Amino acid sequence: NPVINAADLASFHEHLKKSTRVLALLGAGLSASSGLPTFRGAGGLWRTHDATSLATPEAFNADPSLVWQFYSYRRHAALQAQPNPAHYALAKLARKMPGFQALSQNVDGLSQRVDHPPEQLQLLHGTLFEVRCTDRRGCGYSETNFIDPIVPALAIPTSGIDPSSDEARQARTDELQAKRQGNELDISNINVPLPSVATHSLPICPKCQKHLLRPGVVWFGESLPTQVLDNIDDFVEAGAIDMIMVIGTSAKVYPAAGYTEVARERGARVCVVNMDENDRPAGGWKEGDWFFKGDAAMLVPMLLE
Ligand code: BJW
Repeated sequence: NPVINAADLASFHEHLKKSTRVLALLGAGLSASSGLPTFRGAGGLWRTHDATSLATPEAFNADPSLVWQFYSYRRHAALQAQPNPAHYALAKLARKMPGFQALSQNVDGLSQRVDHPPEQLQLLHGTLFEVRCTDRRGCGYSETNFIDPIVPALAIPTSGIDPSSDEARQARTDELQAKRQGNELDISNINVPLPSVATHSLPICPKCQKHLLRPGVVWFGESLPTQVLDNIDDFVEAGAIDMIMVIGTSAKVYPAAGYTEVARERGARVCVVNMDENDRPAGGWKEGDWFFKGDAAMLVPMLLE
């Protein structure tokens, strides 16, 4: 259950009421109660792999089949998931407050599905549903793609059990339960070995018909989209910022985590919503910050009501 101090809630509401320019830095914890796993901590394993170790260009170059299977699972899970009340509350705030910008590190597409105005949603780490050609020398192809699985060879491996059997029903119940507790992905299939998918069966660029496609996400060591960075710079330079809300992120990945300090320099007060009090904003706590401990899906609607 969330821990809410009534005085903190009142002072937060009072400050929000006076605010016209607000940022929200969003992380995987926002979508946790929609059943999508986080990167670090209990949810950060896909099968036996650390999720962050797969989110690199080196991992993709070394084993595109493994990395595509990871992303195929992520696309499938995100399409199955439903946005939660926090996604709706943030979209509602955006519609009400033109000076609100959400800086989302999430690639799951859940904010887009609740009609968060796109010009008030900066996708720092891209999206699972944009794919592009890996050719560095200028094919330049990219597309929006929601096809699940993106190619037949990337269908999620299943146990082959009859889906209407008691055994299958139990497996689905266990999987749901495990996801709610933030455990590993793909529980019911964890014992089903990953097939080896030949490179020529992975998604190939339809334009050059030569190079592989890759997920349109930002991996470690890659630059964030220039347009997104420019949009945020423009917002920051346009004037004082009343507040930054830091929601469901461990704030360990840069440059995203650095926006808390950027906002502070523009006068912003900081409000953190997180299950874990040890996940402090980058730069640490300061006088006047708020910390609300608990599930973002429950707390964010209360804060923004
Ligand atoms: C709940 C909850 C519930 C749970 N309710 N809360 C400066 C200093 C040091 C290093 C660097 C630096 N600048 C750049 C770097 C290098 C690197 C970096 O930051 N490394 C650090 C790890 C040290 N950054 C980069 O490489 C970036 N590129 C870049 O800077 O380019 C220029 C450059 C290049 C080379 C050198 C220098 C400069 C790119 C970063 C890309 C990150 N990509 C990923 C994968 C995206 C694709 C995919 O999804 O697969 O983005 S990694 C992963 O981490 C993903 C996430 O968006 C990101 C952040 O994770 P997030 O969202 O915070 O999740 P978790 O799991 O960490 O936390 C969840 C939180 O929720 C926890 O706090 C829970 O407690 C909480 N929670 N349930 C509320 N129900």
